Amino acid sequence: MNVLFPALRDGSPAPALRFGDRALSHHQLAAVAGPLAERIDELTPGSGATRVAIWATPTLETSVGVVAALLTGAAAVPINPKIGERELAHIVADSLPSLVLAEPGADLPGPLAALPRLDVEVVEPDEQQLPGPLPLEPGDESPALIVYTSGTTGPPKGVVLPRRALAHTLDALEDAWQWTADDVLVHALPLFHVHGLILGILGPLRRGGSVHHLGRFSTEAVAQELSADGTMLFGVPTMYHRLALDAGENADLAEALGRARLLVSGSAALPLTDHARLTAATGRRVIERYGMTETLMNTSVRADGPDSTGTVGVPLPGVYVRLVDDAGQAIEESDGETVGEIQVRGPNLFSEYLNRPDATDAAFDGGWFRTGDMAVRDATGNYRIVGRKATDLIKSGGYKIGAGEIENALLAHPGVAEAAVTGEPDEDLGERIVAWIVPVTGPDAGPRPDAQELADHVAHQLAPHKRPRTVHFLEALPRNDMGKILKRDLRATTPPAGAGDA
Ligand code: MCA
Ligand code: AMP
Repeated sequence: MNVLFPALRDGSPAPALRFGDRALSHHQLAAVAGPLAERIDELTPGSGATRVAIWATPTLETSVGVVAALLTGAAAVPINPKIGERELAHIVADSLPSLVLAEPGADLPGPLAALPRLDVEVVEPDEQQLPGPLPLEPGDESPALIVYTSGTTGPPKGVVLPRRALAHTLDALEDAWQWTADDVLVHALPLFHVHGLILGILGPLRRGGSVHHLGRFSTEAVAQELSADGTMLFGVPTMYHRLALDAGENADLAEALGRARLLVSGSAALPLTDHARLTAATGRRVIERYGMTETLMNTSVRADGPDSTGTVGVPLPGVYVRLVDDAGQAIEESDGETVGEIQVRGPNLFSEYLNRPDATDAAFDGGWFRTGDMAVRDATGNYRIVGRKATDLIKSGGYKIGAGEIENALLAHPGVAEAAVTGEPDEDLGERIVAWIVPVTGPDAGPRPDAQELADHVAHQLAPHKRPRTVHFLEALPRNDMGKILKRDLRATTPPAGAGDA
C-alpha cells in the first residue's frame, strides 16, 4: 500500500492546513477526512471507476474533500467554482461523477445540483479525539485526480493523474527544494489546477508540513504571511509581477519576501525584468520550475544549485527530458542555442486523457510525451523555454486557454458571424486574450454586441479567466485560399474603429 500522506496516519499534532483563521493539524485532518472517506465509500458502492466532483472553492472544505477522496478509491474531479455553463456541462458529461462534494450552503449550478451531494462539514475536532483507522489506500496506478486542461481545439480534456504521479512529483520536489515538514507554504492559487491543488495543498500534506492559503491573492496578504511564519511562496508570474512592482515601493513587502526560504514561480515564464525587479528590491532570487497538467513537474532550478535565473532548471530526479528537432531526432547539443521540442518520460506522467484514446496516442512519441514547448539546453544542463509549438494555446495569468474553445463560444453568440482569438503580450498577464469579430449584418441582424457583452458571454459559457480582454470588430477575417484564418495577418492589422476593452 502506498500511503500518500504519512503524517495523517502518524497522528501528527503539527499544523497542516490554514485558511484565514480556520486551521487543522494533520491529526485533526485525519479525524475529519477519515469519516468523510467512509461516507464517500458508502455513497459510491461497487468501487470501479468511481469519480467524485469537488466544487473547488479556495477553502478548507475543498482541501478536506480532496484528501478524503484520495483516501478512498474514487478519483476527484476538481471544478472551478466560477465555471460557465457550457464548460461545466462538458466536464460533467465526460467524467460522469457519481457524487459531488461541496461546502455546506454552496449554491451549485444545474448539472452539479442534479448529482447526489455530500457536504464537507469541517468542525474542528478536539486534538485529544483519536481519529478512527483510515481506509487502506488503493494501488499506485489508481486514478487520483482528473484535471481538465485546454487544447488548441475542442473542449478541455480530462487528464487522468494516477497516485504514482502525485507521489513521484511531490517527492522529487522535496529533493530539489529541500522541502521539509518545517516549511510553511504560503499561496493564493486556485484549487482546481495542478499548481494550487497538487503542489500547493497536497505537497505540504505529503511532507508533514503546512500551508497557509490566502483565499485570494494580494501583495499585502503575502507580506503579512511571510512576515509571520511563512517559509515558501508559490505563485504564477502575474503574482510575482505584481509583487515585483509593489516591492519596489513597499519596504515591508520587500523585507517579507527577502525573509522567505524559497520563492517559486511556475505555470508560465517569469520575465527577466520581473526577476531583476524582485532581486533589486529584496536581494532574493525567485526560482522557476516547469511542469504541465499531463506531466506534473519536469524540471526545476534547485534550491541548493547555482544561480540559474532565466531557465527552468534541470530535470527532476527520475524524470527523463529530451529535446527533439523537426525531423523527430533527439538533439544532443547542450549549446544553449539549438531549439527543440521538450519531450518527457517518467513516473510523473498522466495515464491518459479520459475517453480520448485518440488524443492520448497523439500526445506520445514512443514512450515520450510531446509537451509542445520549445527550449534550448545549456552546458550546465539547464533548460530555457523559448516558445510553444501551438500558437493557438494562450497562457494568461498562468491559465492555459485554447483559442478554439473561445472561438466556439463566441460563434454561439447570435451577434457573431465570424470569430478569431489570439494571445497578445501583456505585462501583467503574460498574454491577454484578444478577440477579432465579424458581427452579423443584414436586415435581420440584431444590435451589434459590444466588447463587454462578448466578454460576459464567454465568462458565462466557459469561465471568467477565458474572457477576451480586448475585442476588435472587423468587416472580414483575413483568410488564405483554403479559407484558413491568417492569425499573423490579424495581428498586423491596425485595430480599426470599434475596438474595445472588456
Ligand atoms: C471580471 N470578472 C468577471 C468578469 N470580468 N467575472 C465574470 N464576468 C466578467 N465579464 C471577475 C473575475 O472573475 C475576478 O473575480 C475578478 O473579476 C478579476 O478577474 P481577473 O481580471 O481575471 O483576475 P486577475 O486579477 O487578472 O487574476 C490574476 C490571477 C489569476 C490572480 C493571477 O489569473 C490566477 O489566479 N491565476 C492562477 C492560474 C493558475 O493557477 N494556473 C495554474 C495552471 P475574483 O477576483 O472574485 O476571482 S498551470 C498548472 O497547474 C501547471 C501544472 C503548472 O506548471 O503550474
Ligand atoms: P498547463 O497545461 O495549464 O498545466 O500548463 C502547462 C504549460 O505551462 C507548459 O506546457 C508550459 O508552456 C507552461 N509553463 C509551466 N511552467 C512554466 C515555466 N516555468 N516557464 C515557462 N512556461 C511554463
